[in-house]
Formats: sequence, structure tokens, C-alpha cells
Amino acid sequence: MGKGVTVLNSSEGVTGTIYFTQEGDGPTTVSGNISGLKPGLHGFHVHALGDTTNGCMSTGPHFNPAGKEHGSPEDDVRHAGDLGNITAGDDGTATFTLIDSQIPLSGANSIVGRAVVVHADPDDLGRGGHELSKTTGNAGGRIACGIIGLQG
Ligand SMILES: [Cu+2]
Ligand SMILES: [Zn+2]
Repeated sequence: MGKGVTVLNSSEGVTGTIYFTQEGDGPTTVSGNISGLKPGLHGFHVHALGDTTNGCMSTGPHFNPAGKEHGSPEDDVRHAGDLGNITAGDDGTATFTLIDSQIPLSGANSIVGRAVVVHADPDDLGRGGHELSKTTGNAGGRIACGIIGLQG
């Protein structure tokens, strides 16, 4: 079984740890607990680069090895890194588990060494009609991020 982990860094008081597990070539399970969020939906993505030299800005665009437009995790047309939204409760904490088939922990499209990014605003899943909907989901600022590493 492949296992990955990331600890979020944030200049905006967001904290959290996210775990990834994958059995063989099966889907990857992502589970996390993130605190310090504004209540409501927050865009949640894998970005292409494991580079935080300029904070979350240097993690590049959404991980998109197939060269598609931005979408929702359920869409055929989506970036591999499009994991939709996480939802923070009134206490500012989001606890979630999601399962996705486009974010393996090994092979040509591995997400290991790339970055998870949490956004300030909801991801419109490509449907918002905003000029950014088809590239970023218009999810606003990058309020926390962390590089995905292999876990023993
Ligand atoms: Cu993002
Ligand atoms: Zn995307």
C-alpha cells in the first residue's frame, strides 16, 4: 500500500494534516483535518509543483497531466488535481475523506512531490461563468499548502 502525507503551511492561521493511501493501482483515499478556516466551502486541489519558495504562489497551476479544462472531481473534463471543495463548519474545522482515481502515489502521474492547496473561496467546479472558472474554479487566494511526501 502506498501512503503519503502533507502538513499544511499557512500565513493565514490555517493548520492541518492530510493523509493519502492507495492500494495497488486502485483509487487514492484522501483524509484530512484542517482548522482555522472561514466556515463554508473552500477549493481543494493538487497543484503541479512541490515548490513553496514563494509560499503557496509557487506551487504552479492545478496538476493537469492530461491537458484538460478545470472541472469537478466527478467530471470527465477535469484537471487530475481537481478535488472539489472541502467544507468547514462553524468552528472553522473541515474533517473529510474523499476517494479519487486520478491522483496516484506512484507512476507517471504521481502526486508525490507536488502540493495540496486550500483556497479562500469555493471552487465553482468550472460552472461559474467567471473568466477563471475553466482554469481555477475562481477559488480565490491560496490560504494554505503543503508538499505531498511519501509516508513510511
Ligand atoms: Cu488550487
Ligand atoms: Zn483545476
